[in-house]
Amino acid sequence: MPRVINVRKRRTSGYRYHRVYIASAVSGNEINVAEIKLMIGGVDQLPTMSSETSGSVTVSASSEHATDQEWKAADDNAGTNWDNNSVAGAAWWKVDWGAGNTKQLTSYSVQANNIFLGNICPGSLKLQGSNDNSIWTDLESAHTGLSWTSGETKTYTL
Ligand SMILES: [Ca+2]
Ligand SMILES: [Ca+2]
Repeated sequence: MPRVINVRKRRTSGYRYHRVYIASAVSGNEINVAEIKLMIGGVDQLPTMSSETSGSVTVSASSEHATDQEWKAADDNAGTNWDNNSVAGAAWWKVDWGAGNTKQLTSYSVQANNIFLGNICPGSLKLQGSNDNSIWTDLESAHTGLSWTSGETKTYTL
C-alpha cells in the first residue's frame, strides 16, 4: 500500500506590498489622512518617513497634493497630512517593504486630520496585500459609512 504523504500547502506568510484602499471620502473628491500605522503586535512597521523612501521601504499613493505628499501619512506627525489633491474616484496609499521583505500585519490604524475638515476623511477603507504589486487581496471587508472627529485614530484588527 503506497504511503500517503500529507502535503499541506504553506500559507503565504505575508505580503511585500500593502495598501490602504479608500473607495471614497466622507463626501466630495478630496481625501486626506494624517497618519497611517501598519502594525504587527501593536508595533508600527513603518519607519518615520521624511521622503518617499527610507531604507528598503517606499511609500506611494494614487495621487498627491504638491505639499501634502503621501510620505506625510507616515512621518509620525499628526499635524501633517497626505492629500489626494481632489482626484475623483478611489484612492490608495501603498507601502513596498522592499525586495525579499514580507510582512504579516496584525492591525493598522488611520488617523484623521486635525484641521478639521471631516468631509475629506475616508468614508470607506480596507487593507489589501500583494506580492506582485498588481493583484491585490482584500485582507478584510471594507469599513464603510465612516465619520470622524478631529485627529481621531481608528484602529482595525486583521
Ligand atoms: Ca510622492
Ligand atoms: Ca503625518
